[in-house]
Amino acid sequence: MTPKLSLVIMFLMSPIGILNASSQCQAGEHSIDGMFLRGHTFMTYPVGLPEMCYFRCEEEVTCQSYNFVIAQRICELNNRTKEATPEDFMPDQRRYYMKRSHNRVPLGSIKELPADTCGEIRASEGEEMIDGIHWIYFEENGEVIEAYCKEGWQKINGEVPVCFGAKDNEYGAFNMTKSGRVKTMKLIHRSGSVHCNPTTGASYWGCTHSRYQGDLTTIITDVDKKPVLPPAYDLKDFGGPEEKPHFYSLPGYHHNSTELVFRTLVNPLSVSNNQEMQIWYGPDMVDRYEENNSGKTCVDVYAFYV
Ligand SMILES: *[C@@H]1O[C@H](CO)[C@@H](O)[C@H](O)[C@H]1NC(C)=O
Ligand SMILES: *[C@@H]1O[C@H](CO)[C@@H](O)[C@H](O)[C@H]1NC(C)=O
Ligand SMILES: *[C@@H]1O[C@H](CO)[C@@H](O)[C@H](O)[C@H]1NC(C)=O
Ligand SMILES: *[C@@H]1O[C@H](CO)[C@@H](O)[C@H](O)[C@H]1NC(C)=O
Ligand SMILES: [Ca+2]
Ligand SMILES: [Ca+2]
Repeated sequence: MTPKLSLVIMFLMSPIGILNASSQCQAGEHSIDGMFLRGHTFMTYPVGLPEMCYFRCEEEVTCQSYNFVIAQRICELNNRTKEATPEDFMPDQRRYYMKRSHNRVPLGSIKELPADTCGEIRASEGEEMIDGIHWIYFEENGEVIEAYCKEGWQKINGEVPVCFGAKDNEYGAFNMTKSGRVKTMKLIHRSGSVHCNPTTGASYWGCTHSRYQGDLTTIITDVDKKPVLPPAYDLKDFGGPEEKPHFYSLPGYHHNSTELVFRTLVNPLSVSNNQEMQIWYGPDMVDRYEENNSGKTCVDVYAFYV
């Protein structure tokens, strides 16, 4: 068949072909009757045929899915999928829901379609999410920034790692780069280690002295040195009037774990953009047993926003 002829045939066939396909099943997507996505409609259109919604959605780069209001024949174009915001996927017998099946841009991949958090991108795109720079809101519906996302985690420091020493209040400082609520954080080891005593071995995250029994002493605090991760109620001390809580057990993690993922907070931590946070070595934080400590651990900091 000559190229010219095949083009003519495609032109003749395509409207019917696509209309049929979109009303039944398009590339694995199908409509979900009696359901709709609430609160993410950025455009509504009255249409003649329900299939026209498919084309309206295709015309908008930010269209991720649509609701169709059956009796009134109205398309509601959404800038999210039900995977991104499952809590907004609601029953409604008057509508049906359809995910965009063709040319859908991944959430957060273009400036016109920023995500709320890296976690929302992960929810929307699942295993297909690519680690790297994504567009997200810096504050709720405010300015848009580029952030490095790794799965649902947002990297907080830039190229330069955050380093903390083991004595003389040599905490590592970093500033949050997005305001919002943080469920937990993680530290990924980049270099260095700390000693709590000249005779005991090195550790990335704690003191290898037998007294600590494998517990860890790396603590994220706010700017007032108040422990945040782990929270103060998870910290232990040795008992006695001079003692202060400064170590903890974290099941699954040990002195030289390549990353330290803190437990999810029961009450997420509200942070403002540019708020300073600190990483402390426990004994240095409470000014106990620190004179003969040495070394420094350098890390990348990641936060998981709600
Ligand atoms: C997405 O839609 C909501 C309304 O449902 C709107 O407030 C928001 O600005 C839209 N976002 C984008 C990036 O278009
Ligand atoms: C954090 O932000 C404050 C105020 O903008 C700034 O003075 C400080 O140097 C920043 N700290 C870090 C570690 O970037
Ligand atoms: C942790 O790693 C450091 C440096 O790589 C090493 O010297 C130390 O023995 C290790 N400590 C433990 C408890 O495995
Ligand atoms: C290190 O200092 C602590 C007190 O802070 C002391 O109990 C310990 O004996 C010292 N270790 C060595 C090897 O000097
Ligand atoms: Ca100190
Ligand atoms: Ca010591």
